[in-house]
Amino acid sequence: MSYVDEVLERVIAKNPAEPEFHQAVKEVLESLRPAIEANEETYRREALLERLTEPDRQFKFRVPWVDDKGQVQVNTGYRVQFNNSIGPYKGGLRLHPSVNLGIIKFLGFEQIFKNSLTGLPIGGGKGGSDFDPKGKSDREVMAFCQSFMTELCKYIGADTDVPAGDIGTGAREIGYMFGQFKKIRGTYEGVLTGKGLSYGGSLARTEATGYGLLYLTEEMLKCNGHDIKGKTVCISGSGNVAIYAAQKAHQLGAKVVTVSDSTGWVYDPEGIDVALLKEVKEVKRARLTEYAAARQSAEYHEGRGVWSVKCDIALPCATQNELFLEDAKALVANGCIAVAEGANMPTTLDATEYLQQNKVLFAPGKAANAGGVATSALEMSQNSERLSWTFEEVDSKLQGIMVNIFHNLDDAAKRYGKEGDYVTGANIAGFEKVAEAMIAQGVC
Ligand code: NDP
Ligand code: 2IT
Repeated sequence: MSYVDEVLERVIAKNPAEPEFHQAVKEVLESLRPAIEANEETYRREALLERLTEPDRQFKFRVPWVDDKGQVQVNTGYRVQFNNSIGPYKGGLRLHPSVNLGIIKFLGFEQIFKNSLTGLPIGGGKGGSDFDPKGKSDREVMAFCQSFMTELCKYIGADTDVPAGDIGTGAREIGYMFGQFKKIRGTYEGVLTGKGLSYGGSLARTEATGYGLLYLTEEMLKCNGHDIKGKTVCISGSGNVAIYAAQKAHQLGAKVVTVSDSTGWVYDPEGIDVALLKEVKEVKRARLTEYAAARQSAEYHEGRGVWSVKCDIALPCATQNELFLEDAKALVANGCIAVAEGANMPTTLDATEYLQQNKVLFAPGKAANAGGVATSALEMSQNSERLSWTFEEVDSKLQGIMVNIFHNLDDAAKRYGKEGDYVTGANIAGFEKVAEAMIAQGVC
């Protein structure tokens, strides 16, 4: 049996009931085959893949807090420190009722390669909780965040592990967590990114994932003879990534006609009104029905359906496994030329294969959404030098990083005779640096 197959089998046997983790490992290892086979003897002797697929350590802890009625609630907190061979663990905190260890492990595993692709010195980690911030008062969210950080603060630090936002964790949650870290540990350090601008946050971090997604998409299109200007774009999700992806798409001359949330989706043929979307989602924290009610050109539909709308470019920006084979078929039938993942692993493996077989340009999340964590690393740099850079400075660095990522994965794909296969390119380019660092640092 090949080394890759052996390790895949071992990962599935050792980590039962973690389907998302299996899916992420399978996607990465399958596409690493050519790079692994070229060095099989060394990698086997080093047990490189066994080490890479086993987190350095994982924490699971109780998070008790008191709700507004005086009732004690109990959630489960997680932090998985996956791999720090190229820098301190870095990755977001997801707050969503679906969170479990397997989901955090898939995200942490992906983060290793994504962070490597940024070219910046950051390792891979992820955390979160099954707490649902939706419908909670600010005081309840604060109570949860303080309790969560009371435990988490034992394991993190500016040079050790630096968490950030993800689904359900935005500026409000990061603020409460930062306050509690400071109170317990007594140090003022860049232990979290995505902080508010008044206490060490970076300009352009809020926009970075969505903007970065569009910078990479624009470059991918350009290198394949297309212009983003005038293209119709379907976006799923309506959170941080989706909002700023829509904003940048419009700035680049494309038209975004859909957004969605977990209950339904909006079709707005006139183009999504980003200011209204921000008001509904960022200020009121309301449902998309409010967007549709305030905008005459918009239709609201219950359930799923974004990928049935005719578009040139599809940007899944909500969550994992939200673009299935039947959606890929609909996109191809409607003439879609590019899919770039704003979310982590939004496209199922069979849908990805179908899109690639049908010559749709496909940018995987670990490359396409790396602008968020890259800008987090820029926030860490600013915190270390106790300075803050202008919006333009950060944004232009972000743009350079995304263009560079695209060329690195394009080159890696070509080197292995897989021209245009950006999934393989991203995995190999991300893997090479981590593998080299792991081997150089000996058995640890
Ligand atoms: P937000 O919480 O800001 O927004 C998430 C959006 O996705 C909401 O519209 C939400 O709808 C929808 N959504 C979440 N879960 C589901 C679900 N199970 N089914 C359907 N819709 C769902 O999160 P972000 O925008 O920050 O994150 C979106 C994706 O991007 C995630 O995959 C995240 O890991 C990834 N990402 C985020 C980065 C960042 O910097 N924030 C960086 C890189 C990747 P509703 O409000 O109804 O729940
Ligand atoms: O998935 C991701 O890359 C993020 N949620 C951002 C992580 C970070 O540390 O900024």
